[in-house]
Amino acid sequence: MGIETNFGKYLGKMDIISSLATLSYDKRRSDFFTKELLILLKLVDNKIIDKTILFGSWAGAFGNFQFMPRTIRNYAIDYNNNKVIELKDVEDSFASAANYLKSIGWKKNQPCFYKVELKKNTPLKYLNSSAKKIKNKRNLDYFKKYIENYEKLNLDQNVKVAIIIPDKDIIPGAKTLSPAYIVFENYERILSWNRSLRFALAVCTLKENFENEL
Ligand SMILES: [Ca+2]
Repeated sequence: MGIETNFGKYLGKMDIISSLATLSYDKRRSDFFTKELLILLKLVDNKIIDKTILFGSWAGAFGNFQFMPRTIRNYAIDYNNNKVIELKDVEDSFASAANYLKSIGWKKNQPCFYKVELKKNTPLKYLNSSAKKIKNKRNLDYFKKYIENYEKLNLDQNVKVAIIIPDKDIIPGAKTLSPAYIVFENYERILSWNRSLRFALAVCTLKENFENEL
């Protein structure tokens, strides 16, 4: 919510039915946006969401957590039981985001990522710089020979992890081996929310900080 809308301050002002209709007409991603538009129209038709407040992003995302129509249909819930899903209000939007995270497999009390220092002998084939698909996952135990001060991590060695280097393809002159992070299943769950290596790092960083406040 913090990253998507600055904690609900910037929800977007575009008429999202109009946005989705325009993007459906555009050839580049016509199929995707046409489906999203039809889902949204059905949600309105079935009176699940209120059509008079459908203002959001240029790409059709809506509410505190910027859900696309398909996400609304699949995961949003009417938590306060007033027969309408209100994703600009706290109760329904928080419950819907929690339901989404739970449904896609977020595991409570499991790590999301750790920043690590990689040794110079780390084979480049293990490094992920794209969020499209996280490749070369191994048990943490397998990677320990490439990680400085591995003992200090104090983690379950049998858990599957991957290594990411988020700066490599987007920052001119970025080093290859640093910064580097080992990432866990939870990290990939956040990528399915928004496929960006840095987005997921930011979400998990916020989560760590909030966790210490609760
Ligand atoms: Ca409601």
